[in-house]
Order: sequence, then C-alpha cells, then structure tokens
Amino acid sequence: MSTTQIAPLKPGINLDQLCINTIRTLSIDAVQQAKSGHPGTPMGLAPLVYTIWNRVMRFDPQDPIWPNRDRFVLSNGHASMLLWSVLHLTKTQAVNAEYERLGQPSVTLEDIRRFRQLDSKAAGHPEYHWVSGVETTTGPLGQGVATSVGMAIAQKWLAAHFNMPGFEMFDYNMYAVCGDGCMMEGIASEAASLAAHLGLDHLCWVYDNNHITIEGNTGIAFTEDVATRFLGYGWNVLRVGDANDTDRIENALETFRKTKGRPTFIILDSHIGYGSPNKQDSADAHGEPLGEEEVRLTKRSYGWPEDAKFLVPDGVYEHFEAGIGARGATAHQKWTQLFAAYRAAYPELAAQVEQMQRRELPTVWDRNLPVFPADSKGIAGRDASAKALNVLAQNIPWFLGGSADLGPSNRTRLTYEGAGDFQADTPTGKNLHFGIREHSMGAIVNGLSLSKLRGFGATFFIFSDYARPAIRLSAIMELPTIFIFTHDAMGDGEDGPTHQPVEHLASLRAIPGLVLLRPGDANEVVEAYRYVMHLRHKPALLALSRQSLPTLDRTKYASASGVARGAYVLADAPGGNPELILIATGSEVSLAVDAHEKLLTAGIRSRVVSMPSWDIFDDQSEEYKDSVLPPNVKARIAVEQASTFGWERFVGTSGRVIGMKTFGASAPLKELQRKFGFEPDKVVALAKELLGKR
Ligand SMILES: Cc1ncc(C[n+]2csc(CCOP(=O)(O)OP(=O)(O)O)c2C)c(N)n1
Ligand SMILES: [Mg+2]
Repeated sequence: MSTTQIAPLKPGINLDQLCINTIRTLSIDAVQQAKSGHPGTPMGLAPLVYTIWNRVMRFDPQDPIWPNRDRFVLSNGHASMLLWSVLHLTKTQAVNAEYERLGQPSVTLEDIRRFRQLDSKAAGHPEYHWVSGVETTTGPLGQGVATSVGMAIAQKWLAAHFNMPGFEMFDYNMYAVCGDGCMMEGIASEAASLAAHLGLDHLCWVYDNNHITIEGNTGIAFTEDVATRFLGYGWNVLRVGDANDTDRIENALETFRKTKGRPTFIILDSHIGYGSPNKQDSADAHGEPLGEEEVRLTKRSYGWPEDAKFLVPDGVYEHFEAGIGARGATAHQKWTQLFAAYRAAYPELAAQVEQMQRRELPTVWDRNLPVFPADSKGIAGRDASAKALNVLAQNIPWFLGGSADLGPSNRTRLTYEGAGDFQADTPTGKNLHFGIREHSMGAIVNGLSLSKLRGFGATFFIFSDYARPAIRLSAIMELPTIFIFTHDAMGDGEDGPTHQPVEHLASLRAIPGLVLLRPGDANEVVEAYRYVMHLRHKPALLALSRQSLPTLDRTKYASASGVARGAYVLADAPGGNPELILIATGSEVSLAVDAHEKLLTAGIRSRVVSMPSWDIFDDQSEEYKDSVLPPNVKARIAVEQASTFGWERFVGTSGRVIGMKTFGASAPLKELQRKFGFEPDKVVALAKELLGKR
C-alpha cells in the first residue's frame, strides 16, 4: 500500500487524537482532491465515529459480515468520508456477493485518493452492495435512520427466535449517526415513533446537532425542541455537549447499552468544519472543498504537517488494530465457538442461521403452495396472495412482514396458528404492524433484508408513492425486499381517482433492477411468489387485484408457470401462426381472453400473451421473446388499466394500447370499465379496425 509514512508528529502524542485527526485530514484531502464532497461534517464527527468504532463497536474487520456484528449506519451519507476513513484505517476486508472473503481491503488509500471517481470504492455516498462494511446505502436523508429501525426489529426477532439458554447468538447493537437533515425528514419521525413503540433498546441514534444545513443556520427553518420530541416518542434522550469529548461520548454509549426497554437518542453538540479557522460553524464547510489555503490553516490548527496529504501517521493502523481489531476478533471468535456448541445442541436452528446468511431457502420452502382449480368467478389477487403468504411463512421461518395499517384489505395477515404479532413483549411474532407509515415501512423492510430476514411490506398500490424512495433504494442495494401492493387499478371503484393508480406501473417499471409482477389470476399469483422467493439480489413488487379475477382453465390455456419467463402465450390461434396479438396484464388478462374467444368465433386468428412482468421478460433470450411476440405480427393490442406510457415497446408503431390517459373516477367498477373502455367488445372492435376487418 502506498502510504506516506512519517513518524508520529509529536513525541508522546495522544494516539486517540492522532487517529481522530487522521480521519479529519483524510476527509479534507479527499474532498480537496476530488474538488467535490463534504468535508465539514467528517471534521466535526471524527471523534464520535472514532469512539464508536475503536472503543465500543463489536465488529471484526476481518469478517465484516459476521452475523452478530454491531451495525453502524451513517444516515447523513454525505459525510461518507467518515466511513471510507474508518473502513480503511481498520483494514476492513472485502467480501463479494457470494459472501466470500476476497483477501483484499474493502477501501484502500488509493480509493480515498480517488474519492468520488469512477470505480473508486470511496463513492460520493455509502453504497451497500458496492463496499463491504457499508451496512446500508445512505444519501437520501432520513433513509438510514429508518432502515436502522428495520435492523433493530430484525435483531429482536433473531434473538427471540434463535437465542437459547446459554446461547446468546444474536445480541448485537445498532448505531446510527444522523444530522439535522435526517431530523427534519418525515421518514425519521415515522421510524422513531415506531422504534419507541416497539421498545428497540439495541438501537442508538446519535444526532449531530451542529445547527448547520446547506442554506445556513438551522434557525431559518428548524427551531423545534428535538429532545422533547424524542422524549415524547418514548426514547431515552442523552446529551453530549462537546463533540470532542470522547470520554463523554463513550459514557453516553455505555448508558445506551445499559438502557432497557427503549431506544437511545444522543444529542451531540458539534462544530461543522471543526478546526478550520475561517469555515468552522458555517454552511461553507458543508458541501465544498475547504480550498488549498484553508486546508493548510486547518492542518496547522490540528498540529498536522501542512504539506502532507493523505497522511496516515505511524501508529494509527496499529491503534485501530489494538482497538476494534482485537475486540472484534475476540468477540467473533467467542461467537464462532459458541455457534459450534449451538450447532450440536440445536442443529436445525443452526442450519437456519446458515441458510439465512446466504439468502437460501429451506428445502421444503414451497410445500403446500396452493393450486387453484378453474373457476369463472375466481378469486381476488389479494386473496390468492394471502393463501401463498400463509404457506410461505410457515415453510420459511424467517419470512415475515406486514402492512401499513391495511392488513385486512391487503390480506397480508399471517393467520396460521402461532404466527403471532411482533410487539415489544412478543418479538417472535411474524405479523409486523407498521402503522400508517408507508415510507418508513419501505426502509424498515429494507432493514430486515439487510439483516438477512425475508421481509415484506404492504399497502394499497396507490400509496407506493409514499414508499417510493425506499423502494428505489432496495433496488440500488440489490436487496430481495418484497413489496405487496393491492388495489392495483380501477378495482378500487368507488374510492375514486385518489385511490386509483394510473402512472404507478410505468414509474415503478422504470426503476432499474426492481422486478414488478402483475399476475392475471390466482395461479399466476402463486407462480409470481414462486419466482420472487428465488430472488437473492433483487427486490420484487407484486401488484394485486382487489376484485375477483376468473381462475383460468389451465387445461385449455397454457400453464401459469409461464410467469417465470415474464410473458407467455396463454391462448393461441388454432395451430399457432396468429394474425393479431393481445397483450394483457393482471385484471385485464381474462378480459383479453374473452375478447380472444370472440375473435376466434369471428374467424380472426388471435393470440393472447399474458405479460405479468416486463422486467422478467426483458431478461429472456431474443429467441424466446420472438416466439411470444413474432416480429412479423404487427397487429398488436396491449390492454392494461394504467397509463399507456411505455407500451409502444411491445405493440410497436402500428399497434394500439387500451389504457388510461386520465385519472380514474369514483363509481362502481363495471361503470368505470365501460367509461374507460375495458370491455371485450371494445378490444374486439379495435382488433377488427387494426386488421381492416370491420
Ligand atoms: C432527501 C434529501 N433531500 C435533500 C438532500 C440534499 N442534501 C444533502 S446534505 C443536505 C443538508 C443536510 O444538513 P445536515 O443533515 O444538517 O448535514 P450537515 O450539513 O450538518 O452535515 C441536503 C439538503 C438529500 N441528500 N436528501
Ligand atoms: Mg447539520
């Protein structure tokens, strides 16, 4: 490693201070070199992060995915240089997506020199799947703290499920650092309220009370009493009046660890840009380089060599090794020994721990998944989903979730005996109650996924808007989080336009990596779950109907297993060779089938393609795609009760789309179907028009 090794700056120098100033100056130098980034908060929070990492956290840099490690979340992700510095200084090791240790550091000094440059591990903000040791992606303010609540719920569940007398397999703590921005964001309030309700006493948030955001002093927009607010939620609120006082920080963290029954909130009074003679305590220190001259002046104030850049003085790596390195290795080793004894005593539970860590499924995960007989009346997507969920949750011990107060409507409640509710005094429960907090629900289920649980969150599809930033992060992080959204179209009828999604399918299909499925009947719902359960590094979103959908006769039409290919030929012209293709999703599949039967009777060779997932279909071979949508068949109609946006890619320039161009309306579903043209005869008429056969 190419470090500039210089002897300790002053004989007898305090090693703690040397490490803290190393974090500060690495941050300053990286931002200066990149000509972009946020130096001020790393300068202010270096003592905090140093104390948490080197004095308190049980984290083994040699194995950053050890299951019982303490978790550290930097919710004010713009201060990423804090994380890059400690990951580097602790020599945290890299792990790949297959959970193998690569024998190389997670963040090198070269990465830090190349902060914010292409392929550097030291990216602008902490990126979960990109850098080992980053527990969750942060940057959108508030997400990190809310995600930490999901991690804390996971810790409670894991402890309740796995710990046995004499075997404390899961007792880790969560530390989340956040700033004024996180405190202002609504998602943090939602999550804080739930965290206290659930008594998540392994959770500690440290609030960087520096009174500065981008536009200046927080006095311009944020004058609430944060301490009183958190007391009101039911948190244990502590204050540390001097962010440079590592002993007081350590004391507060010790109080946290001793506090039972509620989470801890530490208000840390700090100075953004600490040590910079002209920029300390000003918004100028927030998001731009200090400038060459100010860098010198600042280094002088730290007693640092003014010309040294990216300096890691002798003794610093060693001090981290003696601190977090030794403590983490010992704790990890003890845990590994304990786990060996645990495996002997509780082989099944131990096997579960191991499967979970690799995101594997138990061998019997799909036993008893329902198969639905043909039924013209059928059942609703949400009801088919309820049956699947209840089977999956019984087969997969670590599969759990809940709704944002819409469980009875979403049909996501796990009703089998023993499923239970997750509450402070019943932490083995598998029904989570998020309350009406969709945004934090999204972040919390991500937190469950990050903790290797298989979590789902549910609400009406329309309110995916309220959870969208967290859904997006699940995709960026490549987490197998499951979002179950019901009332996916006009089926919400009388509730009217505020409750009828229109643009949601299009906008969520636009999120890279998110697998969206809109199954067309009960058997497609089951097949959708079958597909989703195999995902290890992608989130999935199920858009399900509120109303009954006919269960198609699969002896007449193709098997629902076609869902696994995203789109499949459900019904075809006799002998194939269609002249027209109807493409439909979800509730419009049976409508397309009805139109298809009428077209056949009229002598038109039509084909129905059920397309539950654009995303999965996109991943199929060209050959398969062409077999479903033969390029020479230009007469195509897509039918979907949603914005027509994007369907051109499947119907082409000579095809048509029956979809929504406006918001919906408040009326019974039948009338809405008539008003907006979702009737078999409309499809038939359009088909004839397209083929010139009026
Ligand atoms: C949801 C969201 N909105 C806006 C931003 C842009 N942004 C980044 S940092 C910041 C100010 C944050 O202030 P604070 O948390 O006090 O951080 P400090 O300046 O003290 O480091 C803003 C508005 C963001 N990252 N996320
Ligand atoms: Mg601030």
